[in-house]
Amino acid sequence: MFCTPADRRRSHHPADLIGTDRRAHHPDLTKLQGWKSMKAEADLPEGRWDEERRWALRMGLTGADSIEDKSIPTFARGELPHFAGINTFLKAPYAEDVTEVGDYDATILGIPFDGGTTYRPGTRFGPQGLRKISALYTPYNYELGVDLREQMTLCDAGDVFTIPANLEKSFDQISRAVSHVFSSGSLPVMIGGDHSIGFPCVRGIAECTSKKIGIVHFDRHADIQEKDLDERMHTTPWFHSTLLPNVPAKNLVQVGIGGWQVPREAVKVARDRETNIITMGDMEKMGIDKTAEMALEMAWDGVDMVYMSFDIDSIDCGFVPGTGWPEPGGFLPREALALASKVAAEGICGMELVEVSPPYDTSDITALMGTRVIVDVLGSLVASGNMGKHTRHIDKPVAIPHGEFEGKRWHGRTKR
Ligand SMILES: [Mn+2]
Repeated sequence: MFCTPADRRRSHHPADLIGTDRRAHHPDLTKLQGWKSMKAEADLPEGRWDEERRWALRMGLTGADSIEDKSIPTFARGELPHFAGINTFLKAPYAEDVTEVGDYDATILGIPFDGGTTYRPGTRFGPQGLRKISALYTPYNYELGVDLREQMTLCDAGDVFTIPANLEKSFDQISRAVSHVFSSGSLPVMIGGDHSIGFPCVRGIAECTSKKIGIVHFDRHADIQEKDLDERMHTTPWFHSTLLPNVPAKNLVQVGIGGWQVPREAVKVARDRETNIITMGDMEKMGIDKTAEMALEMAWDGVDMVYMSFDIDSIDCGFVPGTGWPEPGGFLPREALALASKVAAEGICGMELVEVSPPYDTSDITALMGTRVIVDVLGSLVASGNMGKHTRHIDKPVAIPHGEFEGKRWHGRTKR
């Protein structure tokens, strides 16, 4: 027997512990995050949630008389219900006019492109897949004590117009779109798409600044050879990114690399350019905190900002079947989420989430994992107070002209 029958009460509530000399095998409840988070929620604002519900009644009309909750509209608008509505990412406002993205702290930008794929295609449906399953999330995270709707602003700018059969034209379109979002001051959050988009995404940011950019790259694959199958495929983004004048290769940190899908020619380039590779085994030995600390030290060494590239296949393929090049032995989801959050906590100048291929997915599990990485990164930026840190480095903003048009699309009834 470890304790007397009187001690076998289940309560760990602090009020029940006062005046007892009971042996404590566990910390009292107040030491746990579970308790602290419950208390912390009371301090979060709720104004924007109230506002969204009033907006929903204005947009979607008041509900039927029989419905007791008078915040429920007739037409579904905003967050609820999670199974209904037109899905932007996290049901964020759709910035149909992309000149408005500068009004938001962060912008989701879909990049439906799988022309750089060398094995399984399908990532052109990645943005749609992520948006669809992102609808199940609320903007609140219990442990972080963060409510994205209350503490930041987010929009979804829809997708880049990519050209399915042409890598280089697509790259030009992608860089142009990313440079527009970055120049506006909004944090660009790209959802791919295969990993070939890494190069044009970084190029889009790099051309808007004279400052230097480091990269933290989560992947099982090194993705740093010059060409694959004679083109700049999804195995090549870091070769070309680190040739950009303000993206030093020594600030590229590649975390999770390993297994049987790392081409030797990529390893040669990584060695020549002195990039930094941390394997799964390294992470297991050092632990998550130390790994994140080391990655941050190397990525931030002498640069002004850091870009995050997250390949969903860095997570063990048992958790993410819907991806282009599945490889066993990757991160556990908890490890990946913790690492991405810790890297984001120092501030990022943009991120991409790539290689989610819905046609190979099961129960949306891979798309859900990708969504989770993005919301955890946003939550971490909010919690650390580093959302928007990148804006001070935009010293060469681009201005992309829009076409001329008066009036409204599909406006007015057809004459009969
Ligand atoms: Mn990969």
